[in-house]
Amino acid sequence: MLKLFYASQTSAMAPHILLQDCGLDFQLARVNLDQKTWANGDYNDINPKSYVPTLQVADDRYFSECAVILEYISTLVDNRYTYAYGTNNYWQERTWLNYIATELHKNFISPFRHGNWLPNTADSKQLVWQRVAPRLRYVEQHWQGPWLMGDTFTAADAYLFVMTNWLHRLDYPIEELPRLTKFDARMRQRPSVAAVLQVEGQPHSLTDSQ
Ligand SMILES: N[C@@H](CCC(=O)N[C@@H](CS)C(=O)NCC(=O)O)C(=O)O
Repeated sequence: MLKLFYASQTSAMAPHILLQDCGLDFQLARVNLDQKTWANGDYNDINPKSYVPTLQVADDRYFSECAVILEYISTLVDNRYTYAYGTNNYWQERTWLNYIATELHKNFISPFRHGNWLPNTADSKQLVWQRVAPRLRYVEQHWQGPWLMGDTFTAADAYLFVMTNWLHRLDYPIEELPRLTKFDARMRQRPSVAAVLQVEGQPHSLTDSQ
């Protein structure tokens, strides 16, 4: 059975949403990102990159990198969250997934933190906002609606919701981005997303543990 290694309200929430949304059987394994442990011991034995998400797909087969995991999950359900390989929409979605991973996700991570974490001081929050705000404005300007790519809910929406959720967690002015604000609200109404937020519970701490 598929097993998703996750920490609450991190990027692992995106594959968690797709797994919940598509109705496949899966298990969750919660990771302590401070200690790099999980219920059975050292998390680095699962993923030597030391971060989540990791998706275990067989006894000895693990996938990492959020965008890749999202695409993989979609292939298990007739590409429900992606488009036929090679089509214009396929490449457009690949472009969005790469943009979210490299321009948004990584820019939310403060260079001043121990490990790989969201910012937690006024200075680092300001710096991160300077980086992510123009990149989020790009998304806002190229929004098709009601979802990022138009009428179809895709893997890119699940990944983008991680970012809009972080805007709330970091008290950033999401209202400056009206389309993303509506998107965030629409996502929270989707039953799979509501279920995931409830199961994951409180986000992992923004406080340094050392
Ligand atoms: N390149 C990875 C980055 C994953 C990542 O940054 N995960 C964060 C949570 S959002 C994490 O686990 N950080 C803990 C650490 O790196 O120590 C991906 O795209 O999946």
